[in-house]
Amino acid sequence: MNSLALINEFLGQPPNASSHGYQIDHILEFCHWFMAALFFGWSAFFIFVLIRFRRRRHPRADHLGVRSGISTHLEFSVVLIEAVLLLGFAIPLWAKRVNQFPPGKEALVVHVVAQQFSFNYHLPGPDGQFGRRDVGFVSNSNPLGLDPNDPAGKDDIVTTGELHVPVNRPVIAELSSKDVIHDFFLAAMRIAGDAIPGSLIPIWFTPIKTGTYEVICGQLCGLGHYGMKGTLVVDTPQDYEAWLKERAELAGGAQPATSPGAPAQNKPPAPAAAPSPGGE
Ligand SMILES: [Cu+2]
Repeated sequence: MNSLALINEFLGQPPNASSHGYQIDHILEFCHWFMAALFFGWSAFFIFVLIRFRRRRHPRADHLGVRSGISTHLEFSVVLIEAVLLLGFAIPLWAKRVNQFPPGKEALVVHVVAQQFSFNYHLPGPDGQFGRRDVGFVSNSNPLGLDPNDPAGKDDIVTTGELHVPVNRPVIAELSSKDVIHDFFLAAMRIAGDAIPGSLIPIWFTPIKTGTYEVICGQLCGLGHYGMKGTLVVDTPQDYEAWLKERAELAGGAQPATSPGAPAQNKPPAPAAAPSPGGE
């Protein structure tokens, strides 16, 4: 077992499945080994000092203290290593995550809307355009409040709990929330982002291994928080197309809000009496 796998197991992390995850694992790994070295180093120094300056040998205190420069050099090297870790690795990696988003055309853009206690996903469908959403249209069958009168929303796909993405293609997830602050945490992809009501927070990652991964909520968001889990399935491009097709067919039949002859429950446009201010 290599040391990266060791540190993942020690921290209880699933193996990495994203293109940038190895860099995060390497920083984690280095930090832990460095902290272990500091722990043993300082512990040894502490024991040495206890013995070396014991009262029996030094009945009277020496008010001048240490005269050699060793401790200054040691302290300085520790600060230097920490500065290199922060400025050389952590900040550049973070900057890349928040500044260098893949171009929208190349990436798969998905809206993630969190709520107590599940994650909803909104995909734009074949036209590549997200339909308008309004809190006034929210109902049990229309959890995201898709506007039934917006043509861009006719082919949109809305799922709850399970999201499929194709392998080796960047995914941009735009996070928001319907109620409290949640956190969309994909441990295997080494990425997480808070879902905050009233905000749209984008995160991105590129899955590099097909498989089924766990999605969890990383913010204590209420009594059902422990059960706020979902599934991310990374498919081959063919499987992904099949899933899209299946979802599109399901959406055609199961979403009264978007089919023409639907029951009238969602027909009237946003009632003025909608109690939630702001919407999302
Ligand atoms: Cu939550």
